[in-house]
Amino acid sequence: MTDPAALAALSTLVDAGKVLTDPVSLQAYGTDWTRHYAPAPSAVVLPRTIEQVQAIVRWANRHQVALVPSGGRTGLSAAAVAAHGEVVVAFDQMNQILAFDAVDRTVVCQPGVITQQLQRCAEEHGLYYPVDFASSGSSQLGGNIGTNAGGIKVIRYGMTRNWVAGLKVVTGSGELLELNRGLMKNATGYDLRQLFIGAEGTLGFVVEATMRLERAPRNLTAMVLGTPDFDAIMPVLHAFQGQLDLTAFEFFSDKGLAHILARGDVPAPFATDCPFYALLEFEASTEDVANQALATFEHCVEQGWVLDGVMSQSETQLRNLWKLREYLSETISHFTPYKNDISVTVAKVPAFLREIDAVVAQHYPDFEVVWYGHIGDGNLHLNILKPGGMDKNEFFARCAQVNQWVFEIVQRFDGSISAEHGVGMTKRDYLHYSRSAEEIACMKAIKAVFDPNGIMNPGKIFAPE
Ligand code: S2G
Ligand code: ZN
Repeated sequence: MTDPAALAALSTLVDAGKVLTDPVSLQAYGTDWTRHYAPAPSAVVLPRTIEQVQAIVRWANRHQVALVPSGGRTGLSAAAVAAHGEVVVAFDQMNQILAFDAVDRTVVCQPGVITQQLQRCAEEHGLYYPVDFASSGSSQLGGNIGTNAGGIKVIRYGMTRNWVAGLKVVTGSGELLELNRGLMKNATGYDLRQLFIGAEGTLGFVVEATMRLERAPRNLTAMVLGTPDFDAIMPVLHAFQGQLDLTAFEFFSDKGLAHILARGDVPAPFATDCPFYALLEFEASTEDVANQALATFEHCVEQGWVLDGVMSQSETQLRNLWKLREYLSETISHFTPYKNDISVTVAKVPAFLREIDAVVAQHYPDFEVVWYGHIGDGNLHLNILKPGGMDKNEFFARCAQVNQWVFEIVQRFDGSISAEHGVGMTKRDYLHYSRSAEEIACMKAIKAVFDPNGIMNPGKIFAPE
């Protein structure tokens, strides 16, 4: 734990009352959405300015104190968990939208801006911030950048990194770097901005971001299609991609749907019970596009790939169809799920799914398995639900035993053991299934450049040396 004299010195660097050590704050700020580790920070500090962040980092270097970044605390790999007496640096005070430029279509944000706040700012200007996911109402932009958040629109708009036009970061040495400054074109050497996006706070803190916006989509329309099995989902994707510019292509299993319908606040999409469901979205910008979608639906039914389906006819119905997918994470969270967030290239999904599903059925016969995810970009969320009476740690240990088989298949398919949730602490012991020893050595060398004293979120991405 950090010694009292050092904490007293820390208090002089920020506004009065912005170093918290009470148990409630330590518990709340020291964790994220994972439940694998007990939060145990020694303090929480809430800077208001970039200069205060720099002073905190220089203080941490002087006192050899580890710093853990904390945004909306919605992370899913324990990247923002402080379990070893670190000092949490929380950006709740740096939550302002600083500027909007109509010509460049950019918004300058502080790291504590809530994702939904940025989405609404874009809408107010008739534009669109196209990175969206279930936790956007509480996640912060700094955390989205730290994990290169993906979500439900990646198939059309890409990940968070595609929308960062400029980044101000405070490195692990306390230096302020202003990266790319909002330029669309800038061929002046290494694009250091991209190193900090997805680095999970292990190189430095995001202290300001210039985010690009997109034109607003027109008449977004969703379809939910019931399929007879896993294998039918990808031909449906290809059939629709051949005719429409999809803005989303998601899937979920019948078990996932059952948990959603059990809530009682979301209507079933249609009467037919199906083993799997695809949710797709597109801009019905003209009547022709909507008719093309219906024609493609008919084609899929004729091919036996689809058993039943529905297309949204209103904004309300569009939102209700999305609830079937977007409510899954929060709905099953009551079952302390063991989560896998794996990805392969889209062409490999059918063979990959077959192998993973066989291994899961073999090793988890008595656990409920809920499949869902962004299958249109090759990203699958495999959630194993904890049986009611089972101890959490025993359950996680049972699930971790299967990781070896699951990740060996991921490795064989050149896939990723973490598609969008990051590595943090929950996946760091499996990093080698997706990154070579040479790559990991390069990443560690880069960390040494930006964080020479190893104070920036140690133990995340890489196990402690
Ligand atoms: C999703 C959210 C977190 C999870 O719903 O797409 O990324 O895996 C997830 O429940
Ligand atoms: Zn996801």
